[in-house]
Amino acid sequence: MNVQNPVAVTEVLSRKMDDRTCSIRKPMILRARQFEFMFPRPALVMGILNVTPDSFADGGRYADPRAAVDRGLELVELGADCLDIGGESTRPRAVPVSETEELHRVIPVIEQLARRIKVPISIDTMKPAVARAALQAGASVVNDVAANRADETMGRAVAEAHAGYVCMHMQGTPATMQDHPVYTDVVREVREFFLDRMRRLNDCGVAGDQIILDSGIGFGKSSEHNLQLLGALRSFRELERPLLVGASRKSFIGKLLGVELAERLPASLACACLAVEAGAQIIRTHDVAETVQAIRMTEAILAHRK
Ligand code: 7PJ
Repeated sequence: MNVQNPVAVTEVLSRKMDDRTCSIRKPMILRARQFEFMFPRPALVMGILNVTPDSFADGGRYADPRAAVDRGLELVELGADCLDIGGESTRPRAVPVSETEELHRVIPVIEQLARRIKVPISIDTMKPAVARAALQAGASVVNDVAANRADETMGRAVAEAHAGYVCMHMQGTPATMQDHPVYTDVVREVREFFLDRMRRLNDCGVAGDQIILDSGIGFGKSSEHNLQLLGALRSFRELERPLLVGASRKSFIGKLLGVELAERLPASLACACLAVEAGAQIIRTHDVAETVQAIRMTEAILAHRK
């Protein structure tokens, strides 16, 4: 021990305490209609299925319902623990889609997949009416990237169906969110958002064990904000809810490393592995097989950490 420098010793000791407390994972349960997941358990991989003509990572490939269903089946084969189906692109400056169009895109795909797969389906939507219809069609989770809304209709739809709910942080709306994101302390503000939303959701009848928290990488955040949130992920464990991380192929990777969309898999995997190490329980990805392999390896090593 370095007795000449007591400050350094205190720092080292408190860091050790941190590591120790973090490796004790509190049991948690996630309920989403007929599904129940007990944590700690291997992280869940959420496969992305965009039924849109304009999504930034795979726009147009699965716009046809038959192609979308086939892709959904393939993602499950590849190891997806759940599917996230979206009919409206939320990329920066995306053009909003009408409710009718969004329903037309996603409902037939959800109906068919719900009959054919055993893993939960999540509906990626900002519209309460689409969420309701998707739950009726067989979805079990609502992935709400607009959890910053003021009204309670989404919360009530989730409560009535006993669905899971991804509460994602976004500053602004997809149309404007990347114009000039500003925070005093992004990590503190996202934590306060989570606490406020969990209270409001409870008021709508959504139980704590239905809720998943997601800091919303890329949603009204600069590259620096995204890095701060990924770096502080561990601190969100104290909220005692499963944490979802969606960094797959996102543009901050391109900005940081100067790599095109098709070349972002290694960096996406780095985000996924470090997120799992920091305590994330759900990883949202376009590249299911690669992500499953990377995080299973990460978990095998973590299980041997002394
Ligand atoms: C996210 C999402 C995310 C959650 C998208 C893309 C952009 N939902 N939907 N978290 N990203 N919960 O796929 O790159 O990070 S759309």
